[in-house]
Parts: sequence; C-alpha cells; structure tokens
Amino acid sequence: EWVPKLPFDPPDSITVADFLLEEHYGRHPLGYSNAPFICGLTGKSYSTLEVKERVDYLARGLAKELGWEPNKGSEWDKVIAVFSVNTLDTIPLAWATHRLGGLQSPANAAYSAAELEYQLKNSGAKALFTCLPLLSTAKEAAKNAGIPENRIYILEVPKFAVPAGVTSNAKTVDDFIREGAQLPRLEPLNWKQGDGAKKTAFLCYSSGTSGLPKGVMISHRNVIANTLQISTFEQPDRDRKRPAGTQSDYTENVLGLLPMSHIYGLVVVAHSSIYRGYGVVVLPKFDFALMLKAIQDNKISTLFLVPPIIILLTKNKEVLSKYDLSNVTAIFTGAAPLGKETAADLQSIFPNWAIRQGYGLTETCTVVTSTAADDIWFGSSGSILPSIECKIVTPEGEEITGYDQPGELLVKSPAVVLGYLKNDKANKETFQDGFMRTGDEAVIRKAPSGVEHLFITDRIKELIKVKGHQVAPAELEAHLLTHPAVNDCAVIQVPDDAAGEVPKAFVVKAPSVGLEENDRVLARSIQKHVEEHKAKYKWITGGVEFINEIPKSPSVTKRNQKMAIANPAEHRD
Ligand code: 4UU
Repeated sequence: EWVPKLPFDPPDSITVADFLLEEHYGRHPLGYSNAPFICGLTGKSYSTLEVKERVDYLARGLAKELGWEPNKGSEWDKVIAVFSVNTLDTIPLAWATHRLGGLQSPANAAYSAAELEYQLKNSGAKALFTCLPLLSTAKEAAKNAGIPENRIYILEVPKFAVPAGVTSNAKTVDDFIREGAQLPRLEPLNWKQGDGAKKTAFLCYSSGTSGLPKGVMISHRNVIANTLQISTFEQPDRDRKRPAGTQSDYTENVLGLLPMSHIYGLVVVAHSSIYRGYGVVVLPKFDFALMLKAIQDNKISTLFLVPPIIILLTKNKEVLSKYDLSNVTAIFTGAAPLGKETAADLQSIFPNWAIRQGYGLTETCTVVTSTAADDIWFGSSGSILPSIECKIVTPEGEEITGYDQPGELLVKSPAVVLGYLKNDKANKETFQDGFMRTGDEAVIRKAPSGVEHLFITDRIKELIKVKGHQVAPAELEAHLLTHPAVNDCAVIQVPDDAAGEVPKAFVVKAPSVGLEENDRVLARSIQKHVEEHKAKYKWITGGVEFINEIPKSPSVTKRNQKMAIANPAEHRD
C-alpha cells in the first residue's frame, strides 16, 4: 500500500521537452488549455502551437549563436544559467536548451552578484539569460565568473516592471526566435534507451543536509517521473471535476507566482500543470494586490503558495473582499510547514477552498506526499504519491514501522535525483541503498478514512527555511568569519511570524575587539556585513548574540551543539 505503481514506467530515452511537446508521450500533451503560458500582468499569452514553435526556433537560434549541435558533446558542455524573475519564456528556454542536448541551471532571482558568481562557476555555465531588472547584478557576476558579456542574453519582462533608465542591446529570446525561424531544422537528438535517466536536465542548488549549496543533478526522467506521479495522484480529483455526463476533459488556470528557479515552481507549478493541460498564469514577482488581480482576471482555480503568503491572506481580509476570487477551488502549500491554526484561519475565510499541503525536496525532484483533495487533515503533509517508497528510521538506521513514532524520513522514487555535482562526500551521506536521506523528522499517522498520512515533525538537518527559501547555516557561518570582529560563530534558526523562521547568529568576539566596544554597534556591523553580500532572505534578522565559546565536541552532532547554545539550561551536562 506504500508503493503504488505508476500507469507506466517513466520513459528514459527522451527529453523533458519531448515528453511535454510530443503528443504520443502523454495523455495531455501541452494540454487542453489554449494558452499554456499567460502573463499575469499584461494578459499576453502563447498558444500550444506558439510554444512549440518558439522552442524549436529558439533552439535553432541558440545553436547558431553558441555553436552547439544537439548530438555533439555532453550536457555539461552546454550549460545555460538563468538568473531572472519568472517570464513567459523561462520554461520554453529550458526546453530549447534540452533540444540542443544542454541543461538549464536556474539561479534564485534574489541572489547577490557573489552568490550568482558561485553558481555560474560551480555549474560551468557557458551562457547566462537574465532580465533587465537584474542585468547589472548579472553582468558583475558573469564578469567575475569568466563569462563574456556577449554571452549574456535577455528574457523579457513587461516594460513597466523594468526600472527607469535600464536598457541593453544584448540579444533577447525574441531576437533568437526571429533568427531561428530563418535557419534550417536541427538534427534530431539521437538518444539511446537510458540516456534520459542519465542526462541532467536541470541543475538546481540545494545545501541538502549540511554544508554549502550544491548543484543537484535532476535528470530528464526525474522530471518526467514526478510529473507522472503528480498527474496520476490528481486523476481522481480531475475525474470528479470533469463536467457531468461528458467525456470531455476540462482545463483550468493556475497561479504561476512561485519562482521557477526553485524546484516547487519549476516542476510542480510549471511542468506538472502544463502536462495536465492547464494554463500557467506567470507573475514575475510577489505583489499582494497584483496577485489577487491576476487570480480574478484569469479566473484562476488553483493557487500554488508558500506559508508566508497564506499568512498574508489570513491577515488582510479587507483587501480580499475587493477581488472576485470565486473561481478558486484549491490551494497548495509546501516548502515549509504550514501551522494548523493558519490553515484553520484560511478555511474560515474561504470555507469552500481545499487547503492542500505537499511535502518534497529538490533532491526528490519535488513532491513525495500530498494531501488528496478529499482527504484533508490540517498539519498533515498528505499521503504518498504513486511509485514512491518511504521509510522512517532511528538514528541508528533501524526501520520504524509503527504509527506515531518519529524518525528520519528516507525516500525511494524514480524522481530521486542523480546526486550532487562533484561532491562524492555529500553523495555518500545522502544517497544510500537507493534511498535519499531527507534530514526531516516525520511520523506516519492513520486518518479516520484509513489512509496513512505523513506528518513532518521537525528538521534534523542543518537548514533554515526563510519564506520557503533555503538558507544554509554553513554558508552564513563561513561568511561571518570574514568579519574582523568574529572569531567563531554558529547560525541557527529562530521562529518568525511572517517568514516562518529566520537566521540568528551566535558570535564569539575576536581578541582584537576592545572591551569598550558597544555590543549593539558591533552586532549591527556584523548584520550589515551579511546584508552587503547576501540575498535579502539570508539576512540575520533573528539578531546577533555574543557568547564566550561555541561548544564543540566530536561526540555531538552540529545540530545538538546548536541546541545547546540556544537553550543552555536544558543541555548542561
Ligand atoms: C514541512 O522546498 C522544497 C520543495 C517544496 C515543495 C514540495 C512539494 C512544495 C510543494 C510540494 O507539493 O524543496 P527544498 O529542497 O527547497 O527544501 C526541502 C525541505 C524539506 O527537506 C523540508 O525540510 O523543505 C522542507 N519542506 C517542508 N517542511 C518542504 N515541504 C515541507 C512541508 N512541511 N510541507
């Protein structure tokens, strides 16, 4: 009962692009929506045919510009980084890159130049697509990473989203498409059976259970597998929604607000919705009023959200009443825990909405469990998707089989990724005997319906989730040590009403720091050191606290050390 089967094995000789664009691979190839991608700000949209054509021409244009051929070299010779807010072309660009036998490495649009530089170097990116609002950061990062300026290209965003005075004569996606339309067809990709399971389609970044952000190698088959797992899991709901007495399928518009640089936006919001034939209403970035207007104007029925946005919904009832949100039937939340109270608050405002939670990771190429539309239990992350196996283990690795007993969750699935790029140590620790170690603590509980539900009860690993974004304590600690007043430090998470959790730093002052030095001034200087170099969601808004030493002992885990710092009274031994 814990290993339901997929209707068929995820194909392993085709690209994600072929899977979604070629009719014979799916039941809903690019779907029933006449507009798979719709701009939530301007209403501009692409039809299915236009998407296919744009992908094809874009691939031809890129092939000429970059001198790439579909069957020459590996995907690692053809890495295109993307540093942009969501645009109508973000996903078509990925598919065009795949058509060339290349891969896309999407970077968080909030990154500083230094953070982007790290990813450009680590991924071996040969070209960079950005958008005008982020152009100056992109240029600085590319320069430091050795990517020539004529390898920076532009993804278009609506004009009014571009800051005044920012222009560029770099080539745009539309330029490539115009050129590509005049170029000969590309030769077909000559992939053999198994290539789709070996080749990386997306290189996303995650710090996993510890350390710095690492490139996560997501294969074509991984994305196809999760797309099929989601669509199979959702089929009963789809059948329920199908107009009574007809065989005709139905379509809907979904909210494409979450960043397509993160696995949730990339696979769940974009790929799985497109596969199911839905229209993705693309929004470049979060703005509460614009989001509500886009939901209203596009009659959106499903909202993909993260807990902080749900909290905003519950706290701004007066604003909500100004918009017609009557087409909404369901919301999904994931990427961080949603409190039961918040779910109940939202339900009291919108009694008809199905409030559904999904649980997943970059390393599982997204969804592991999800609450079914007709089996909702607040606090639960839902039941397991088809062809996934879950195991809960003790710290010693022994399997726990009973209900309600917490342990670390391990996941086996055709969507579990190939591993981390160039990092044997992390691969050995994380991927064992076909299972992925999630670093999350979970329990299984049985619902009155008899269905087994997964509850995430704690995070064992070294990871802070700020508004659903990953913040790696190790990255902040390494950066703090470059501040002259910091001799040693430890970064932990503290709860935050709006963001869920935020980083807090414990700092041991350097001997050079004079006794007369004011702690508040020093703390502020340390915070500023982070603010100048790191994305906003990584800022130490949980405060800086000075201590005499960071307890260190080889016998305790780093997490326990940190708990000892945070709650010294409970951990004195
Ligand atoms: C408590 O955040 C993600 C993936 C999010 C996702 C997955 C399935 C969203 C919707 C969906 O349907 O990936 P990462 O790699 O950024 O972060 C993974 C970590 C997990 O290990 C866990 O600690 O994010 C946390 N997390 C959650 N925690 C993810 N989803 C949940 C959740 N409850 N529902």
